[in-house]
Amino acid sequence: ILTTTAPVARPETQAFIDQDHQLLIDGQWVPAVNGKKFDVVNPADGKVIAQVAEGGQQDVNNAVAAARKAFESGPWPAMTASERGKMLWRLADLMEQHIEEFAEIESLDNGKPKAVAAAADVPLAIDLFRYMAGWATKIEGTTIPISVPYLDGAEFHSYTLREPVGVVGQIIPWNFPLLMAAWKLGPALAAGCTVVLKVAEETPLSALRLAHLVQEAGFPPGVVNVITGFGETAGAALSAHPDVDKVAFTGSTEVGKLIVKAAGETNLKKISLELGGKSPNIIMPDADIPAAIAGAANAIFFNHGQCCCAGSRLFVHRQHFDQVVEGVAEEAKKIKLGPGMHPDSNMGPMVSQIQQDRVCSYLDIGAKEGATAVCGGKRAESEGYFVEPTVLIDTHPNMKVIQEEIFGPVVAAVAFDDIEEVIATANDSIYGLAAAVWTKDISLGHRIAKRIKAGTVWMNCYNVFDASLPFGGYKQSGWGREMGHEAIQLYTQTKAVTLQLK
Ligand code: TXE
Repeated sequence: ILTTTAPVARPETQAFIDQDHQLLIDGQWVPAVNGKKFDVVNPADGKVIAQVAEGGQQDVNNAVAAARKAFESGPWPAMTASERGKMLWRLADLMEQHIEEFAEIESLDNGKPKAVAAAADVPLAIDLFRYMAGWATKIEGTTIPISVPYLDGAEFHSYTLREPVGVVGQIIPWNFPLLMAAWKLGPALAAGCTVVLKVAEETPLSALRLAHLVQEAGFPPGVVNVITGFGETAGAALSAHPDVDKVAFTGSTEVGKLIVKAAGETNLKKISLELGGKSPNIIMPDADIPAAIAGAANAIFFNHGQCCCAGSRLFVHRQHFDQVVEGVAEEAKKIKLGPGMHPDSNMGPMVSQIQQDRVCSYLDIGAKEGATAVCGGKRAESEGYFVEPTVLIDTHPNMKVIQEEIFGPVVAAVAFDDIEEVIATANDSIYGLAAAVWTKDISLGHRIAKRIKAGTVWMNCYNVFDASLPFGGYKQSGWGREMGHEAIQLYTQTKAVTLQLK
């Protein structure tokens, strides 16, 4: 772990962090109804950096009422699509003026290196808003020629309207706090919905900063409401609320199931889910091995492995197994662990002590079940929540480290001998979020891509994201696709209108 002291945040970042953080409801910053607050911790040293309001049931009720009012009346539904698009674009422009501030907030709150947040999280969030700004004016229905057999000679004019679903509850996780807020807000606002955003309790700050810019961009009161609070209280209240038309959730598969249950027991609100993964990364015998090694390290170590699409199962053809394992372990050993604010740090801490404990308990279970750590394998000595980047071998398919999402910098490497075998084992998972294949045989790559049960397949690359590419899961990795034009489908519904002409 880097021992030299990390630089402090710039004055404007610190001034924001030091604010009294409240809830944004109906265009006003308000304390939680019960007056409660909770601590925000810097995971690099375990110290409290801020306090935020602890929103609960009553705050959620108020936010939903504000979102309902803003959806049904007032300036928002009367605005043209072009005006909505311009407002989203303005929000992106405002964010662009604060890239470094957002990167510092993200680093202090989540733990990720500031440089990574400034190069990836923040620009991707800005780009997402611009991409969705363009969609606002392109949400169209169709005209449909109909002939009704039992009404001989009658003529009709039928068309569809694509309308916003209404009041949307959005519950997001802590791994990419700003980017997840953007993935959720962008398409919902482009479509004309109103939103109650419940941010993750571990990382509330960047979404609160974003909410200030939402106001500055001119979104009318109640269009975007932001609740900081816990999952079991604020999150559960949102997913069970009878006046929420849709919930969009990113997080664990376990909580995804609770959200579906809550919708089923209340108003059958529409649900989209982006859940866990155990993504296979397959290196074929003819692959460019140095590129595949670098790609495999990036696949698991990017964002400290706290990615739903992390390449956590590495399948390597037996011919290159030792070389690849050694190569990925070398990459792991080169990674400098340190506070995200340290300019030399390549990997920060896990987001919380809970997450550090969770990852380390998987390391212990793996060791007990017979897996060997070629490098890493334990927490790093520090007051922060660091875990050493780890490569596991000697695994077998029934081990927990192969079956379950670890959500940390831990990859399990497995040797394979033939294509049918690796496709079957890659698909042997309850998840289906992402996968990758490394090969120079392009038609083979496409054949494998077709047979992998996952929402994303990368070929000779990993972790390539774009606002225009739909992202989401097969199987228990989720329902629906975020980003791309498919995201607009999540926030709109179709109305068929028929007029009798004759
Ligand atoms: O997730 P939770 P946690 C996975 C990953 C990780 C594990 C646990 O494997 O190790 O989940 O992480 C809100 N009703 N992912 O505990 O609990 C919560 O407040 C409504 C994968 O942090 O799912 C937060 O805002 N909401 C993942 C959000 O759900 C509830 C990203 C996510 O928290 C709730 C994060 C409830 N009953 C974790 N309980 C991904 N797909 O990227 C919690 N929440």
